This record gives sequence, C-alpha cells and structure tokens, in this order.
Amino acid sequence: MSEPASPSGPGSAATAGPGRETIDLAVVVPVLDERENLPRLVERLAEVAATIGRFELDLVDDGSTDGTREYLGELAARPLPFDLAVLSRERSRGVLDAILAGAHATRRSFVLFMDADLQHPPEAIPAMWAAVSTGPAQVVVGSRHAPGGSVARLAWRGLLSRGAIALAHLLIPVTRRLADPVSGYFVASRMLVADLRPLPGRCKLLLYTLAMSGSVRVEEVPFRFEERAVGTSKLVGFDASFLLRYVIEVLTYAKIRPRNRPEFRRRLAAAGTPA
Ligand SMILES: Nc1nc2c(ncn2[C@@H]2O[C@H](COP(=O)(O)OP(=O)(O)OP(=O)(O)O)[C@@H](O)[C@H]2O)c(=O)[nH]1
Ligand SMILES: [Mg+2]
Repeated sequence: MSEPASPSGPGSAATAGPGRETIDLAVVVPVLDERENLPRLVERLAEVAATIGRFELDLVDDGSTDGTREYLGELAARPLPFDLAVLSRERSRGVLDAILAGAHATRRSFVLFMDADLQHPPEAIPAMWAAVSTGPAQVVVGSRHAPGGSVARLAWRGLLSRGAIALAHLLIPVTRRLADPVSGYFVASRMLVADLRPLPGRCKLLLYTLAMSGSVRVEEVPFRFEERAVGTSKLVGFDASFLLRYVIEVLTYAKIRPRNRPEFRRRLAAAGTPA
C-alpha cells in the first residue's frame, strides 16, 4: 500500500472547515478497468467526506489496462477531502483477495467495502457510518432487501440473488439476521476482518466475516442497487459452474467454527467494540 497520497496536511485548505476532521473509517474499493466510473465515484465520495469527515479511501487496482492506472496517478496529485491510498498490483487474484489486501493495509478501526461501478451509492455511507460508529452493531450492511431497499436489475439476476440468500440462510444460521447477507456493501469493525485470509475461488466477504464472527451484532441500512451504467462487468455469465461455485462457497463458510471464543471477544472489547 502506498502512503496516503493526498498532499494536504493539517490546516491546509482541504482539511479546514467544519465536517472535515479525520474519522476512523477506511473505504476499500476494488478496481479493475473502471476508468469510466472513477471520476463520478470520486466526486460523490468527496461529497460524503464533506458531510461525515475525512475518511481514508483505499483503492485496490489489479493491473487495469483501460487508463484507470493513469487516472489514479493524476488523482494522487490532487488535494482531496479524503486520505487517498492506492494499492497497485500487477494482476488479478480475485475480488476477495483485493478487498482483504485493502483491509489489511489500513489502520483505521472501521472498514467499509463497496464496488467502484456506482451500484453501491456512496450516499448511503453516512447512515452506515452513523450506525457502526455509535454501536452496538459491529457490522452494518447496505441492504437491497431491507424495508426501503430495492434493486434495478434483470429479473433472472434478481431470482439468482434471492436463491443465493435462501441458501445462505439455510446453511449459515448467523446470516438469518440479515435480509441481504450476500451484499458486497458493508462496514465492519476492522477487528472482524483483520485476520481473515483470502480463500481461493471465494468472493463473498460478508458471508465469510459473519461465519467467522459468530455472535456479532448486525444492522441493515437500505439502499437502491442500480444497474452498472458504464464499464464492463467482471462477473462471468449465468451458468452451471457459477452456481456450483457459489454452493461450494456457502458450504465452505457453513463448516467454519465461529470464532466467538473468549480471547477474540476480549480483543474486540479492548479495541472499544462491544462483543
Ligand atoms: N482489484 C480488483 N477489482 C476487481 C476484480 N474483479 C472485479 N473487481 C472490481 O470489483 C467490483 C465488482 O465487480 P463487478 O464486475 O461490478 O461485479 P458485479 O457487481 O458482481 O457485477 P455487475 O452487477 O454485472 O456489475 C468492481 O469495482 C470491479 O472493478 C479483480 O480481480 N481485482
Ligand atoms: Mg458491479
């Protein structure tokens, strides 16, 4: 991880003014060929920072070839209302590997995960941050299926998503507390993800985190999941291997023995997060 790239130090124009104090939050975004989405994402995140304060933005790029890397270089040279850190890696090792690399690199106490393609609207961050930073929830999920949430997408993908949730509810009991346990948009105490290792072929960090955490307190914040407007989806098409991979992934998590053991709870308490 490079050092935070914003050139602004304490007292500079970018840190001055109300609402710009540093907050204990890192926003981790995996990026692969998102040149068309990044400028708008950055603009909308800047508006969020003006509201909630100066978070850290960790962008994890896996060898984009569409101009993303050049854009990130330009961005790092600009004064920004958040602390930018860019992790540039040469090749893709999957989304789970990318977002865990971001989570492992930050020292902030809370980590929020979101996609770069604007399907996760940054405008939901203030409510998610308010919920997780005031507690008692240790995981706050941006939810498409909680009351007030919605999805703009093709019917077959909606059905697929409902089936994925039903399977998670069936096999991983802790996920039943959430209407949308397969969401990729969530914020958690860093203690819950700090020692998670990438699992090859797996991608659902929220399921992984919940399965590992066992007794964790959760909450949902509704949001509208938009269709990807520009750029290319990295999701492989709907086929039998896709379904099989998901079933294997859920079975992997279902076998995990939750780590709600006493010393883990003590670590959470020591970090100021009630277990
Ligand atoms: N660093 C990194 N980011 C990735 C990789 N694959 C996908 N991403 C990013 O992960 C996020 C989710 O990828 P998408 O292609 O949007 O997948 P999706 O949201 O499941 O699929 P759509 O609904 O079709 O957009 C986006 O921000 C991508 O740029 C990867 O291998 N490495
Ligand atoms: Mg997407």
